[in-house]
Amino acid sequence: MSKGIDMRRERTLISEIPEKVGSTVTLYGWVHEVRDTARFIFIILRDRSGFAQITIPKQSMSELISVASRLHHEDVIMVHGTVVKSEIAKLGYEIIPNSVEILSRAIHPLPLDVTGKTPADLDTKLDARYLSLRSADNQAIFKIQTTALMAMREYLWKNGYIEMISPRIIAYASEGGADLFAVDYFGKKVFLAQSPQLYKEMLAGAFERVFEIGLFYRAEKSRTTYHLTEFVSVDVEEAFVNMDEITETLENLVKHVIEKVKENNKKELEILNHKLPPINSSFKRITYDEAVEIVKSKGIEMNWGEDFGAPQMKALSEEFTSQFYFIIDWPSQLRPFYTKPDPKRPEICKAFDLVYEWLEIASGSERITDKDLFMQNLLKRGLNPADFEIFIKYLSSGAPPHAGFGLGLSRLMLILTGKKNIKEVTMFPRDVDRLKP
Ligand code: AMO
Repeated sequence: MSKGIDMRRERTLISEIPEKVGSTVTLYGWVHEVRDTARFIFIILRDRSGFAQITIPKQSMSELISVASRLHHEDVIMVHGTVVKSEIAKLGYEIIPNSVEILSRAIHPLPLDVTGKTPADLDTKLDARYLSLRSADNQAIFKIQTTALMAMREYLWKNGYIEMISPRIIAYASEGGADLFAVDYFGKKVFLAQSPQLYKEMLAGAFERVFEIGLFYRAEKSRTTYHLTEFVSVDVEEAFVNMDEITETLENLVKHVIEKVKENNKKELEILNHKLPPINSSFKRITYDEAVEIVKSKGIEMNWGEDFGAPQMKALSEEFTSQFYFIIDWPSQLRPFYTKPDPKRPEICKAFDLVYEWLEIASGSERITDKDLFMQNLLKRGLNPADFEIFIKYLSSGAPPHAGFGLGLSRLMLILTGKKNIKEVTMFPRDVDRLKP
């Protein structure tokens, strides 16, 4: 590789080519395709901004022909050449090079065809993630994810939420005993955090409005298209709001994300051939009781107090095609120990799920701030109050009324991209079977 070149300064991005007709440019990127015809060698060059056609007439200098004829898919090259407008080239422009330099070779056979012309199954794509992430689909997916993350932060920052970072190594369960990964910590058994739950609640008592976007861990054995063992949760907690108000925040947050993706990612949505769901009306709110009735009306069995399984969620989805909706007022027994029961009807609690068709995207609730009620709830669930000593102290140190939610980023990504499996929208997914790469 040429030493001493300021690559970033010298470089023209492929997306800038239309402004450079007649000029000499330096392009860097990957060989996406090579076509050797009787009169020309065509290289399709790919960089992060798109594709360009490099056209090399066969009567060019022998050195150029010799380099071009040795190129393979995914070789990294530097092209120095002139931009020409072209009626014939599919991309509208072509580069007539003076030189092509190979910066890094791709040794064939590669485990995957980045162009997607030779299809591969999901496991092959995930095994060769360093290659599959170069595909047009994946480039589009993760550009959309960046917009989504930016939009969430933008919305929350603008509305006065403080960004928090809570520990991942914790001494006790944050969501109750199930699904915990234990870790050896200098000979002591500790756990990977399942959520920032009790931390965000304590911080609502300091900053009023907080949020965190981070990885959390669940020892979920479920092999589904929407469970991971390591997942990004978008957590929000807010003081002095009730369930209705926090669901409003969640609804506005999701709508803001969709608007921003619509605005910034037209090209990516086109690549994915995906249409975002309409968001011009309010998300419906149905109570758990009403949801059970809908499920039963579709001929699916369900008793009051049971959670919605796959068949029940599918039944609900028939009622809510291409729609987000909230299920509110859940049976207390189905929700975590920190959830506030309805004082008028304590078998019901002020909790909600945000669902898209059949998929739970987020869940949250009003929280218990009464110390005695919190202790009772722990005992009812077989949890040891001694493990929650500091949180209990918080509850008797001026803990404000508060509510919040956790949203699964990759689950939202399924809706933003139209992909069907959560592993497709996660750069390096972890599930029961997958720990690599
Ligand atoms: P919950 O356990 O419902 O609530 O999780 C919140 C959201 O996180 C996502 N999620 C997952 N995504 C992928 N793989 C998983 N294994 C997984 N588990 C959860 C889902 C889910 O809706 N502390 C509460 C939130 C709160 O009350 O503030 C909590 O963690 O999208």
